[in-house]
Amino acid sequence: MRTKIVAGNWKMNNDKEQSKKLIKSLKKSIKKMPLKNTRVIVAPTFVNLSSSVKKAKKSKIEVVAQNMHQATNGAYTGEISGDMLKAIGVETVILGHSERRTYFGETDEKLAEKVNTVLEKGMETIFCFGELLEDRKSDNHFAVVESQLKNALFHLEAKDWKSIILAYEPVWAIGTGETASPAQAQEMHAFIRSIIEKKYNAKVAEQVSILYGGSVKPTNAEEIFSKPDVDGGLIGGAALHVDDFTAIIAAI
Ligand code: G2H
Repeated sequence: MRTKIVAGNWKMNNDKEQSKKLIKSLKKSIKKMPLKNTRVIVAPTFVNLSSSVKKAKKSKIEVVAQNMHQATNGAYTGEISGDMLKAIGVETVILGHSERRTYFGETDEKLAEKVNTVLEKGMETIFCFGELLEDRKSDNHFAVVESQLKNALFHLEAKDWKSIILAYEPVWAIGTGETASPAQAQEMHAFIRSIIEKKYNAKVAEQVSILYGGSVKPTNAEEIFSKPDVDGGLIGGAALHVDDFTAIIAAI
C-alpha cells in the first residue's frame, strides 16, 4: 500500500510566532485522527524551521524545507545546504516548485543536481513539476511533464526512488483558485506512473507516492484524493489555516 501524504507548503508566509501557533493548533487538531499510513507535513520558511521542528516534536507533524542548495557548503550567498537542514532535524526538502522555477530560474538540469545531493545526503525530496496553461491548451501537457521527469529524475537508479515523492502541480492551478478536475489529475497521475514503469519497473511505479497540488481546498480535497493514483496533496493557501488544513487531512 502506498503512503498517503498531506503536505502544507507555507511559502513565504508565517513569522516566528505564527509558525509556532499554527503547529501548536495543528498538533491538537490532528491528535485524535488515526492517520493510518498517512504522513502530515509542513514546510515553514528557513528562519522558522528550527523552532518549528522543536514545536512539532512528539507529534504526528513532520517539518520539511522548501528548498536547498546542491553544494555541501561554499560561497553561495543566501543559500542553505542539505547538511545544515539535517543538523536541525530536517530530512526532507521540497524541490522544483513552480515558483522556484519561474521566479528563481531553476531548471530541470539544476534540479537534477539538487536531487543528486538529496540522495548523497540520505535525505528525501518532494519533487514538484507540472505544465503551464499554454502547454495544456496546446495539448502538450503530457510531453512537458514527461520531459521534466526525464531531465530531472530519470538518471536515478530504481533504488533511489525510495527517497522520491512526486508532486504534480499544473502551473495554471497554483494559487489561482482554478483546480485540475479530479479526472484531469487522475489522468496525469496514471500517465506519470506509466512512464516510470516503462523506464524502471512496476514495483517502482507502484511504490512512489504522487501528490496533487494546485488550489486544493476542503471543498475539493475528498474528490481529488479519491482517485486511485492520487496519493495526497501539496497544499499552499489552504495550509495556512488550521481548520482548512485539518479538513483536507481528514479527506485523505
Ligand atoms: C501549489 C500549492 C502548494 P496553492 O503551489 O504547493 O499552492 O494550494 O495555494 O495553489
